[in-house]
Amino acid sequence: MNYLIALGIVVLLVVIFVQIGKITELAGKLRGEEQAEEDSNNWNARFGLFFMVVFLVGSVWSAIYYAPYMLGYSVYDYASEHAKGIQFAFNLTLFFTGIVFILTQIALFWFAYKYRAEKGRPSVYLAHDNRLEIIWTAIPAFVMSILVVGGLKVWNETMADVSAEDVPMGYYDASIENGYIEVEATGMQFNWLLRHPGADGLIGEKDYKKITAVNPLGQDFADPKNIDDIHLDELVLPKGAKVRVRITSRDVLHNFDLPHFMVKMDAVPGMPTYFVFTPTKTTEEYRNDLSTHPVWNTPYDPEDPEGPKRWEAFEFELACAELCGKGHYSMKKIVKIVTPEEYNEWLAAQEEKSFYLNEVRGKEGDPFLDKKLSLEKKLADRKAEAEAKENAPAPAPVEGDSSSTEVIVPEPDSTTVTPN
Ligand SMILES: [Cu+2]
Repeated sequence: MNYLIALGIVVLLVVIFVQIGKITELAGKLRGEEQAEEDSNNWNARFGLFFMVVFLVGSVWSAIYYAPYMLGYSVYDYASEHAKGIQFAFNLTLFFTGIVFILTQIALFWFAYKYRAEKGRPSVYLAHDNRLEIIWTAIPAFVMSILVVGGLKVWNETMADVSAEDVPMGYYDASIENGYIEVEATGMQFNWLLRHPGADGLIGEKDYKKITAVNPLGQDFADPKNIDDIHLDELVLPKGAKVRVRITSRDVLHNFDLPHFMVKMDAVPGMPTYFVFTPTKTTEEYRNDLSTHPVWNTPYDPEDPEGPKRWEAFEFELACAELCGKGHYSMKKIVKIVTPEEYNEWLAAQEEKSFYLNEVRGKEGDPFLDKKLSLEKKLADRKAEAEAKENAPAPAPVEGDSSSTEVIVPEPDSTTVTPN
């Protein structure tokens, strides 16, 4: 039935167009062909100008309207250090191409209007003009040089790796000037396997040949660096720390994408890639920024107007930005940026979740079966201390109590007091 109706509509449209054509032809004969053509030219030229104005005003209006939803142009901003450089390079390109865009659009429609066909006006025959050639070669060459040189500088800064003198950290210690935290992200169909190096800050060796159902990354457990490595459900990182992500893939191409941090890198099977970045805002701070804008104060779920606001429900996210298969869309993980203190507390609570301790320790194939491990001792001491505290006749809670001596809590440096 629907097909019949559609067919009927098409037939009727064809009839209408044929009739319009006949009428135009008749009108042309009545008024004379030339007059009709001139009318049509005038009408088209004026409509072109009108279209140009609507189009340019619409472009500007839509940019202003969507600014609060676009990263980097309003309250919805980037949250990493290197993003500033990329954003500047991008805006510089947008500035120059924007000028060219507006000028060429105006010239295009203005010329179509001004030089439309008119009786008795021949067109100018211009074969060559040296001055014009020089102008439209020199200006783009100059502008492109600025963009390319500036872009290369930003590229080199963004893609810089950590150096051999830099110190890998597990817990965040602000006193280590060239410290960095390295985490690993392995893409697979369809998930991100995230690995934290544990307290030692060192990611253990792995080999794809060792991948089994119980060892999804193929970790080599004979490597002591693997003992404290932790598998994560969400990425937790401290604000202000240099973070290096080691990016790999287990099967096909994936892409490690942290849109709010301008971090985006292919995950290639057999070829580790990396990205180094420094988060500049905690999730909490970012939410507070968003809360100042009206569009982020609307309900997160339109069906539930009493529920959390959009800014309250905001989370940074890790996505896969490579179309990697059927379940591509489900490769989403939450990224939490916290204060260094919160991060160190979080890591202390994660230590007992070491993948090796939970999945390999004491089982067949455990390379350290008859050995004592410092991590086990550390966790046992911590537990004993907590139990002793619980059994003791409740002493007054001491503020800033450091029951686990392993935790490095960065202390504010008195020499770097920022003036208000
Ligand atoms: Cu993917």
